[in-house]
Amino acid sequence: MAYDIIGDIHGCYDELIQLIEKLGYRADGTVYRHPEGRQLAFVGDATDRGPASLAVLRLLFNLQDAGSLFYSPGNHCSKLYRYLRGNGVQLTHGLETTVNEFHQLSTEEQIAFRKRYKQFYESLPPYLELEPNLIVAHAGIKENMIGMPLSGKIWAFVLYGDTTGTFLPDGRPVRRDWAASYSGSSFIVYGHTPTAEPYIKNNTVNIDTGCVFGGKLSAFRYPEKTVVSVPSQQSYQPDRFHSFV
Ligand SMILES: [Mn+2]
Repeated sequence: MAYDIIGDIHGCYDELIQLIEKLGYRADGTVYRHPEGRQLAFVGDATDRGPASLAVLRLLFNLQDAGSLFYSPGNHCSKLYRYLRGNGVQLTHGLETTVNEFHQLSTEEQIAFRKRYKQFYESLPPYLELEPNLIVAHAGIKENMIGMPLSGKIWAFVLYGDTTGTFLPDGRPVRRDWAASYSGSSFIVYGHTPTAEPYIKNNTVNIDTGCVFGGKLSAFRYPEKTVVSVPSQQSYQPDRFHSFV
C-alpha cells in the first residue's frame, strides 16, 4: 500500500483540502479517494489554534465511517478528549479556539459532537503500524517500544515526545531530539514539533512544518519518501519554529 502521511493540521482545513487535492485525491461523497488506491494517514493534532478545527474533525469522522482512517493521536487530541469528558483542563495552547467553535453549535449538535468525538478518540491506537517497517507516531517512538505491551510510558512518549520534565520560560516543555539516537530498522513518521522544513534523521522524518504558525502543511509520501506541501494561509510566527541543528 502507498500512503500520504499528513503532518499537524491544527484546524487549517483549507490548507488540508488543498494538500489532499494536490496529492491527487478527489472528493467522493463525504471522503476523498485516490485513483491509484493510495491512502491518507495523519500524525495527529488535527485541532486547536487554527480557524476550522471542527471541519477537520468532520472529515476525519467521515474517513473513519468509511473504514479508511489512519490517524495517530496527538497531545491536542488527548486534551480535547479530556475536555469533552468533563475533566478540568485548561483552555490554553489553542484548545480555546476549538472549544469556542464547539460552543457555537446548538445544544443538540454539541451532544452529538461530544459522543462522536469520544467514539473517534477511543478507537485510535497510540501509533500506527502501516507496514511492517513503517510506523506513524505523533511525537515519535523509541525502537524498544514498538510492538511492546501498551503502557503509560509509551502513551506519554507518542503523545508528548521525549520530554525532560523541565520547561522553557514561555511554558513549553524542553524536548530531547529522540530521532538523533534512533537506530531502528522501522521508518518512523512523526510531527509535534514545528520545523521550517521536514526534519529527516536516522530513518525518521518529522513532517510538522508548522502550518498553523504560517509555515506549510506537508505530506510524506511512502514508499516514494518524497514530500508534498502547500503554503499556509495563517500569519507567520517565526519564533514558533524549532531547529534541531
Ligand atoms: Mn503535538
